[in-house]
Amino acid sequence: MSLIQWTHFPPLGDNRGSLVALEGEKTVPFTIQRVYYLFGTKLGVSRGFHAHKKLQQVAVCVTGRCRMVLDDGQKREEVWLDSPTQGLLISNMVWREMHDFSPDCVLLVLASEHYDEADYIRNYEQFLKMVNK
Ligand code: T46
Repeated sequence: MSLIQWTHFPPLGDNRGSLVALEGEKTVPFTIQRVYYLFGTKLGVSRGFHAHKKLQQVAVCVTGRCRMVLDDGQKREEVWLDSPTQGLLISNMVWREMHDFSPDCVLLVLASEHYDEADYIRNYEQFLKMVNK
């Protein structure tokens, strides 16, 4: 199965413009415990380079674009995030890297857990050992 799994957020538009509602346990397949967003990422800077032991997330690029790389230790896939109506599901135990942020990129992330640095695996070799054991 592909690592690239989307959830679609139908735009609720009228003649004034568009609106997207994100709802936990509906279009977002978990209870949302935390919301954060990445913005102002400098040109040429890449982010991520970690996996999470437990955390599940949905990432949606509300403006601009960036390239997401996902890696489960067996395969590595990449995709552009460039739509405010498409959320990328990022499971636990998946390595993620984010590259090529446009200057206007705002990447909104919905998370299933509160912030916990102990949930991060920031060493790729350690990640490979954990997923391939
Ligand atoms: C992820 C990708 C998509 C907090 O204090 N609370 C938070 O909720 C978060 C997310 C981060 N932080 C602190 C930890 C670092 O000192 O903010 C700083 C930057 O975090 P980090 O270097 O982990 O940022 P990214 O962009 O590499 O990764 C983030 C998330 O941490 C991560 O879970 O999946 O975005």
